[in-house]
Amino acid sequence: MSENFIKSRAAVAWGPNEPLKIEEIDVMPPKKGEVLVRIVATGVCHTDAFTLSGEDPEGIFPSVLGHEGGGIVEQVGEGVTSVAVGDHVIPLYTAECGECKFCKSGKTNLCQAVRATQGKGLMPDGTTRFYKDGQPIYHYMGCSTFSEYTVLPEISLAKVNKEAPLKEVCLLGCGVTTGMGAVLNTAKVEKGDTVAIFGLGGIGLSAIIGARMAGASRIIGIDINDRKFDLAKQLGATDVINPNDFDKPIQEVIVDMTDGGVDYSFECIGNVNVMRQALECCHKGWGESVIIGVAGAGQEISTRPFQLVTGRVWRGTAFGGVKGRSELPGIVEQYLAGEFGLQEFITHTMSLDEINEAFELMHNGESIRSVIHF
Ligand code: NAD
Ligand code: AHE
Ligand code: ZN
Repeated sequence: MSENFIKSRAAVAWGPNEPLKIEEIDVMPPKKGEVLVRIVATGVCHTDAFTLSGEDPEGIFPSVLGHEGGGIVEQVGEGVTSVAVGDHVIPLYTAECGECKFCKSGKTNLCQAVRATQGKGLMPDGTTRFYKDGQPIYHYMGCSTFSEYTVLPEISLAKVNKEAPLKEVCLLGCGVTTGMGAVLNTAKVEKGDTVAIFGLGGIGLSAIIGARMAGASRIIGIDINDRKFDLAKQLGATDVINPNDFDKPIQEVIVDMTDGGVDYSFECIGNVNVMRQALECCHKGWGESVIIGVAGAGQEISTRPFQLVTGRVWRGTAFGGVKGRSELPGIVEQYLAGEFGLQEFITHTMSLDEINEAFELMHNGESIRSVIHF
């Protein structure tokens, strides 16, 4: 291997459902348009667990997972101008090139400039920067934050205020931005609206924050784990309900509670049956349901088309509709200004060596976010 390789401790996913293995890997220096980032902290999102489970059609092994990080620019490749060594950055799984049809449309945050290679676990030139004893290791969601050092395209980095603690704002790399953005950008909830949020993990709780910021009059949190309810109420939920406490479908319960249904609902679980419940608890004529959760390979949603004929709307969102490079730095400023909190999401902190515990805590419903400190 080249002498220029950087040694990096990383949690490698060698195969579906196998515990991550801490390895010393070789990281190639950044090529043209690329940046080497030293990750300071990373959250563990349910999507990491989803891909590790083998349910992700784009899951590739061996790979370095992780996509909710914060780090510091260590080296820049040829031609990189928008970030410099020492800058604090948040890796973006949704890049922003500013030039593609998607970026120019003004209708979506789903920049496609690097999406095809990203989905194959590769850098835009079709190769990887990670090796273990000469064996290629794949990238993940263009981020691979479960490594001390990672390489990203320049267009996949948001430069943020150095005052912001990376051990907290790493959560803006996915979960908190996604939930808040789904409410504020995608649904555009307004003052006085009623909202139902299914699933009170990192995403659902962030959606509660978004609904509170929007001035929603009623914020109904739904989860099958009662332990999520205290924090949900603290963050602004007006009602918290457990579907297992009722002997009728939860959508009927919500329709009864809200004089015909909510104005907006959000599915933050990845369960296609709950996606149906979320649609069907919306008000006839105008209620909108936003799918945030990621469902496994081969799964499909269904409802009676009459639900849509009679005015309900079904839509989805990725990264809360947020354009990472142009909008995420402003969200970091909002955090610094005290407009919302992040510390309450961090139920556990741990070292990279303990990362498998983060997955266990998530599966056992004990954590909101575990943050790995490098
Ligand atoms: P999480 O595991 O922290 O939270 C999920 C919550 O759902 C838990 O509190 C769990 O108890 C609850 N739940 C499970 N089954 C339920 C049911 N049948 N009814 C009600 N509640 C139920 O997960 P998270 O990190 O918050 O992620 C949530 C989902 O959002 C995942 O599918 C993740 O992949 C997805 N996600 C999507 C995006 C996006 O951009 N669209 C971004 C991040 C995460
Ligand atoms: N790879 C999966 C889909 C996974 C997915 O939907 N990812 C979300 C982000 S989840 C973050 O925790 C997303 O942004 N999707 C848009 C995109 O371009 O990937 C599959 O089904 O193939
Ligand atoms: Zn995520």
